[in-house]
Amino acid sequence: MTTVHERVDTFHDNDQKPVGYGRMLRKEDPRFLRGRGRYVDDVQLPGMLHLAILRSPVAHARIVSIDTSAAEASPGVKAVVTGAMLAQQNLAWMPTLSNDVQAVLATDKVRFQGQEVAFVVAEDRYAARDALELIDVEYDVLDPVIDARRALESDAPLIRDDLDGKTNNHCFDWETGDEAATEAVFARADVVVSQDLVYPRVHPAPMETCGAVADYDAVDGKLRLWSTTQAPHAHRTLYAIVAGLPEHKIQVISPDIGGGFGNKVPIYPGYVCAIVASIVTGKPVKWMEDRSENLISTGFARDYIMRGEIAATRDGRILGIRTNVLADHGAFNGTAAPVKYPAGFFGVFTGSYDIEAAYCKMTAVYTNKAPGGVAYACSFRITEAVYLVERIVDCLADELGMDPAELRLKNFIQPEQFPYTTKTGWVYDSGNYEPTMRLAMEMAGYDELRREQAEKRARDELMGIGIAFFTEAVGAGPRKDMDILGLGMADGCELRVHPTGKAVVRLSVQSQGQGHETTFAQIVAEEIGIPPSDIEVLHGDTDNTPFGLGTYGSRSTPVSGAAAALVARKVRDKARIIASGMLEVSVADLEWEKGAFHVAGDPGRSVTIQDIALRAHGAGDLPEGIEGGLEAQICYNPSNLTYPHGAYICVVDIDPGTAQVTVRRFIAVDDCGTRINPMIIEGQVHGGLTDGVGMALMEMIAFDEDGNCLGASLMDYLIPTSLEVPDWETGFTVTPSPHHPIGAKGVGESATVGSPPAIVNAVVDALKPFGVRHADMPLTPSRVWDAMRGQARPP
Ligand code: MCN
Ligand code: CUM
Repeated sequence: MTTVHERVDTFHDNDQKPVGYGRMLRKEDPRFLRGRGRYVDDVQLPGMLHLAILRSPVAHARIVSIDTSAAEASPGVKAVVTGAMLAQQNLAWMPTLSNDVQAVLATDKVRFQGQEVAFVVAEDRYAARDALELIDVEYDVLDPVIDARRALESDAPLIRDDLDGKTNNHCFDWETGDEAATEAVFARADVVVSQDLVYPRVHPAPMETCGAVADYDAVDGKLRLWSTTQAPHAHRTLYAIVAGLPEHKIQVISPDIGGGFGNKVPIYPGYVCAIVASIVTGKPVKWMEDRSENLISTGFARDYIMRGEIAATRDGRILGIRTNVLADHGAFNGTAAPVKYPAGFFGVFTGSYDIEAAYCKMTAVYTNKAPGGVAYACSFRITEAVYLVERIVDCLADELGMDPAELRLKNFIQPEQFPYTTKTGWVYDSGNYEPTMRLAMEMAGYDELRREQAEKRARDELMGIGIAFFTEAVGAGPRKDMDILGLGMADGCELRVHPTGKAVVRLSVQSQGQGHETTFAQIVAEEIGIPPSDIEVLHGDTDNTPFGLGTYGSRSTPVSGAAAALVARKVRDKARIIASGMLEVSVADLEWEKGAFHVAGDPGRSVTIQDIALRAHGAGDLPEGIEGGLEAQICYNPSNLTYPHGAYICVVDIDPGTAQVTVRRFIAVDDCGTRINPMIIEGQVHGGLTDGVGMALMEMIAFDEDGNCLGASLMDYLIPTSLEVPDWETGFTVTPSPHHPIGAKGVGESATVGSPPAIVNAVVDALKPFGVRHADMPLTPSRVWDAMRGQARPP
């Protein structure tokens, strides 16, 4: 029934079998497990100075004066720099990746608590931090706007008075779908359900915080920047534009960066400060933020206030979905999304269902909170979209008195409808939803779980079963309609096979823990038969890799993975010609078997890829017109995104005395097309499911009414540990992408996207005896307690 299949020639010990895909231990792990990862904070350069940033203690204030004299006189201090000083060099503001501007150091006003106000460069970290306390800033405190709902009120304080002619806190409007058609299906629907939902502000909180080491060499005029970036080439181009330097005079190196989760996509003021500091002092300068700085000032995620509406027939045919969103972008629009998609890919809120009409209207506003908005494994806001649709489908099931699995099964897009154009214009490349759903139900023992629940309900025990089914759009994207700040979203790849038959592949994407050093070697191995252990993967260094847009939106496999497969095929094509010369037969008479060409009908006459590599570089003639060497380079422009899908089922128990939610079981069936390394996929899924438990039950960056960030440490911003998560039960189906050279779809964010609605649906299901239809995340004991008592608190 299901399309489950997995290659059996998997290998566990990195042996020399010339195969590509399969379970393979990660090549990067020996260094991580031995504590030998090389993170940005491990970079030590001779004479290196340290930079610390003074941040605003208040959310909104005019800067009256800054006195740096005491800090300058503090021992070990080399420089103290303020926004006014940067302004003299025209460096006080920088462009964001969303066509807004953001203050590097505040000149006029501070606009969120934690905003960068000044920096100190000193001989060591301690001297720099101590001197911060000696900087005397006089603030004229202004009323802040903390709640997005307040932002557009006519008497709300104006945050962005730096923008010409700006008179309110409006950031942008965006709409998608067909308003009139949607109105019409709603008008004739038997049932309309509407629900307000808040996806709270959360933070990706990677293991390593953000930081940089800048080293400007005044002699050769070259800037070297080690930085925590998921997109080294895109960052380099932005620095080139801001600094007026050619790209080749800037080398951005992103070593092991200790997790990114979207936190390391934006360009932070700290990076620019480190660069300025190195130019000013003539020395290498390191800036590393601490955990609180990371939580209060760097890219947050979500912060969407949504109204979801769903229209259906009485027998459960979904007709239309409509949503109205208020998006909180903080003080600067510092999110990253393809230019044409200011709300990211939220447009996929129609989910996995074949419906007649859909419409979304969104208003984004500025508030006195940290900038961000696209982070935390969101696939460009698909987290919010999937949460919206999967929650309101459950609300509809509740209204109709229908089983939520049955309702979903009844409305799925059918396999023969692919490629399927959604009512908001997305072309889903492939999908086969029912087998995925059925497999999840089978693994869960769905009917048995429902029976158990009924028995427990009879005993007043609180057990809930939650389902989420998602379709993601990942792999941005076709350059005809996707770019970031004018840079098309294609990716380069270069492959060199050395005379000894070992190879090096250079990528434009950047691993933050996803295992690219392993999986990209596997992709190349599958195509040219050199064992993965003989293929070195290089990334994260702009001087040594081809241009491309980097890793986010789970685009590495869909875009760069395609590039790796195609560049390997290009090398193989050349190898074939060389082989024809070596075997003295025509190219057409050669057959490829992984790792070797042999003469058709005469398998005994063959040459291996290693033999060919030696010939390509060695003595002796090559076929007419063939240059020496065995290497190739390409730039891959995807024709579409890839659309992975998945079915998740969560089982929770709630303690009626404490309202504590326990995730007892979680079944995740993912379909990411062709699977390169199932073990790495499982790792990605486990991580994302853990994120989901965090967001659904624990995590929130909250503020008080003055704009003080209440989640500024990991004591207050709770992230899950092994104690809060169950043993994950994973399964898979395989529906290859028809346009991707190896049929692979992205998977890195799937579980973070799909799990929160499954968990919330489970909690709400458990609370049904209390008449609860919805409760907002995070479902902490106090919120669940309130929901049980029918007093939903304002989020
Ligand atoms: N993979 C595979 N077969 C597939 C699809 C993927 O074997 N069909 C493998 C890939 O080869 C890769 C990994 O799974 O090794 C993830 O691939 P992909 O889905 O292409 O995602 P990216 O590599 O582009 O990673 C980005 C994604 C994002 S956007 C966030 S956010 C996130 C995530 O990855 N951040 C992470 N997972 C993370 N995992 C770790 N450890 N650290 C992060 O910061
Ligand atoms: Cu939206 S987080 Mo990931 O795309 O880097």
